[in-house]
Amino acid sequence: MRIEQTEKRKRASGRTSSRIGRERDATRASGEPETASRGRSASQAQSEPAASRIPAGVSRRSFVQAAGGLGALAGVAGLASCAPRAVRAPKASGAAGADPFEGAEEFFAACPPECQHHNLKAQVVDGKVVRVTCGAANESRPCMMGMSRVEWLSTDQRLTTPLKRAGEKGAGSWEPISWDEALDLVADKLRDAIDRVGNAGIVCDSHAGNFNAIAGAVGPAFIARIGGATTLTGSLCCAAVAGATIPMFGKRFYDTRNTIADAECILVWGNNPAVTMNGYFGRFEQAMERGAAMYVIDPVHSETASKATEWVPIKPTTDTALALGMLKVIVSENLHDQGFLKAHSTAPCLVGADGALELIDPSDKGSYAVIDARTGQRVRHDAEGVDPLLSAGEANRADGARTVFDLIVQACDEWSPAAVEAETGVPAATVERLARAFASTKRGMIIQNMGGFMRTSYGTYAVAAQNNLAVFTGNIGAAGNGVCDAGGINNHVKLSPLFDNPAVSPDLPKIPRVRFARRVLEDDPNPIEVFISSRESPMTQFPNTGLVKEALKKIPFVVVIDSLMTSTALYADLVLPSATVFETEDLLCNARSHLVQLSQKAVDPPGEAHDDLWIFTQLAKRMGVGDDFDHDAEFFARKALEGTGIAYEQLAEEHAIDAYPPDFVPYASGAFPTASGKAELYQAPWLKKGLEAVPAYHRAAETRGGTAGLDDAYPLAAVQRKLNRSVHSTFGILSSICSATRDHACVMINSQDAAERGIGDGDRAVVYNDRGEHRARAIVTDQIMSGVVCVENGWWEQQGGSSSYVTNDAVGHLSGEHCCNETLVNVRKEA
Ligand SMILES: Nc1nc2c(c(=O)[nH]1)N[C@H]1C(S)=C(S)[C@@H](COP(=O)(O)OP(=O)(O)OC[C@H]3O[C@@H](n4cnc5c(=O)[nH]c(N)nc54)[C@H](O)[C@@H]3O)O[C@H]1N2
Ligand SMILES: Nc1nc2c(c(=O)[nH]1)N[C@H]1C(S)=C(S)[C@@H](COP(=O)(O)OP(=O)(O)OC[C@H]3O[C@@H](n4cnc5c(=O)[nH]c(N)nc54)[C@H](O)[C@@H]3O)O[C@H]1N2
Ligand code: SF4
Ligand SMILES: [Mo]
Repeated sequence: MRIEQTEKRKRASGRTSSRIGRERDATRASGEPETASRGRSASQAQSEPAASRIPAGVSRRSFVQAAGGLGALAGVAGLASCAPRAVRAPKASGAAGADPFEGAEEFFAACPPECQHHNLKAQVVDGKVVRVTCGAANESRPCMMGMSRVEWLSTDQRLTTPLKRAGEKGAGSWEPISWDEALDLVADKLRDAIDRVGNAGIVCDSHAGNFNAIAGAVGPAFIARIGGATTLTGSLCCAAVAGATIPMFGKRFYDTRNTIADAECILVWGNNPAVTMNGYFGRFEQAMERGAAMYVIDPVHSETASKATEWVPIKPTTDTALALGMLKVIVSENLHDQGFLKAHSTAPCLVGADGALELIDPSDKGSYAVIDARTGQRVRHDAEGVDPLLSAGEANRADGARTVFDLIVQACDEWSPAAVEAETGVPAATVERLARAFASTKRGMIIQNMGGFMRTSYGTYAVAAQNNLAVFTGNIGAAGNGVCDAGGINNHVKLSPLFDNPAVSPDLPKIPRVRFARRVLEDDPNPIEVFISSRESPMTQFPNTGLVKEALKKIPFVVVIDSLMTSTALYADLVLPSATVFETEDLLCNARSHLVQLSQKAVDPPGEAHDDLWIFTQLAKRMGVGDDFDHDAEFFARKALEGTGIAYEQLAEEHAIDAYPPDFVPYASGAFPTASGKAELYQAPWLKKGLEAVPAYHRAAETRGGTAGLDDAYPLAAVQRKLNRSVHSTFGILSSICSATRDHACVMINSQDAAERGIGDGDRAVVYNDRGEHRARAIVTDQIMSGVVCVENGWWEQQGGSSSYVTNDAVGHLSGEHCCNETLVNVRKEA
């Protein structure tokens, strides 16, 4: 039988019984303002009025009708109610000015995909969420996606019962089955896989779909208890910054968010904070109002570029060459901060002939050698009163000694401004101007934000070269400067482990996530019999969708746990219906946000849907390992909060606490949490990968003039961008979002490239290469470099398919980087 989208779902009205909810209700102060803005910044980033999000030519009335249904109507009301005051919320009913939902029960929850984790408030009438608006402690209002959750909670598209595949994989024929049947089936398949292939025959994966603590812990806890599985390694997102910044600076996920407004020179490097950090983009605007210059280095004239001092278009994948060129200008003009480099980095440390840093005491890994300028002797870098030579060349030494500084300068040598221009497309004069602008201030900030340049095969070097720029100019460790990673409260508040997981065999295979499909198809290193996927959408987000589809078809038993029939669920053997925000209790304290939040359950999930805690608990019981699971969410939330200094009761009362130290500056005063206490600019482990220990530029393979040799067939470089209508694939299918924005993919193409192909603005186009095709409407514009097209992240199969149909599934060289922004394509007008 084929389940129609109009399938009647069992309503779960009036069944809410959240403990947290009841507590909240009892303690709720009356008349709490809708926006409890307790953030420390005065900035209000969400400046776009909700009304302006309605597409041109669509009246608000027809938009509301198109959105349809009470839930959607309330969604629109919610959209407007969090917009700036000037925009009046259309009323669901009643007299003008009266709030139709006044007195409704209120619940609070975090918006948990890999985004900014706004706190949301749901109002519940008769057991239904009728409106989602701004919750507690937000710096800015949530975006329309957060508020569209009112539709997500009530849409007929929700999965309400386990579904077993009834026809060919991908054909969309499903048989509803009971939870008992579904769970027995999964347990049988797991046992069978373990019997025949061993635990290596199982993959249980998730990625960035939900940053909540409990949802995130249960899958791994379950797998550990059944003896482990094959794991997928390497973030699709930020493998590059993990690979560069952790060894160089000792730690990552730091952000400079609290002092952005103090910056004087901001390099927004290959990312688009006006969209992807919209929650605090006001801080960038504040900096500019105070006179800061903001440069956006991006092949696309993005939303951020349109607000910047200058757009610096750059050929994709060439960022390291630009950074090295800037460094060359800085050093040759003596603009580098020698004092900072000597005191707070390994730049003066000596590199031995064997490629390792020289040690004064071989038994002490931190005893790096430097040459003391006064004595000419080798001493420890941290010896009392030492004045290290930055360059060994200064001493004209006959022993061929080289410092890290020397090697870095050498790696920049070929990157004269003219050479940079030839490789990157950034004019030589701009390279010089950027270098001088950044080096002439101590309030220079680089925004990385897990940007697009990282998702290329040498992305780690691009991050490392940018890190070097910050260290060389002394632009790190003080307010208004630094390198802005996506940040996270989990650097300051450490949750206690929710489960005490048993160790599993270290011999179980690890597969780079970007190669998952290929490795499955090649049975490398062994056949995968069972794949359980939750909190991710491989069919839209893993590279090379065509192969992912084949892999999902090949794996004998694919289980997808999600709340909607996602692009990935379409190719499952069994789909398990999960709960979503406001249907489950959870705790959030993670990357990307400064808030610690407790999420309340406001309503029951529709039909027989259950949260991940319940699902994995039932599976664990069936596999005979359920003992540690059988607790409610409150038990786990309390356990996680142990040792954080935050009491469960306080969080239940306040919902969200901004626990980020207000004056926190990453690596303050040049103290780095590395072995040496300094920025480690030399990474010997990179030599083992056959590459340089300091960032060097290598032309990416799948680029114009690269070794892939695809220029003739596929002369256009395709980059990806994230949209304000979806977080990856999340939200993108909801009708309120589709009507407020659009329901089809677009591709930005330069006018000249479009003209050569007979493509006009608004034409249907096909972006293609040997991997596959991605259909999108053309946006013909000069706001993108010629030779580059920009496709969009997150479109569903049901909407024409993901841009990942064409993306490169190569594994990055240093950190297993995802290479989606290193992709060559061509574009044709759709016949
Ligand atoms: N609304 C919304 N917000 C989000 C997300 C979302 O999906 N939607 N996702 C969240 C997540 S997980 C992440 S990682 C962040 C990402 O945040 P961003 O990094 O800001 O997002 P992207 O859109 O991936 O990339 C931004 C830019 O990188 C450029 N780019 C691509 N390749 C290159 C290159 O080689 N060099 C240079 N210089 N530029 C390049 C693209 O043209 C694009 O404009 O956003 C987070 N916030
Ligand atoms: N082509 C292309 N590919 C990309 C990128 C790109 O820019 N372009 N960006 C990359 C980046 S930066 C990232 S971070 C990744 C993100 O890729 P993914 O992590 O795969 O993110 P989503 O597409 O948002 O998928 C999240 C899914 O989790 C589900 N979900 C949410 N909450 C829960 C829950 O509590 N339980 C369960 N079971 N499911 C839940 C959502 O409904 C959704 O279907 O994509 C990467 N891939
Ligand atoms: S989708 Fe992102 S920006 Fe929008 S409300 Fe949720 S966390 Fe905030
Ligand atoms: Mo990401």
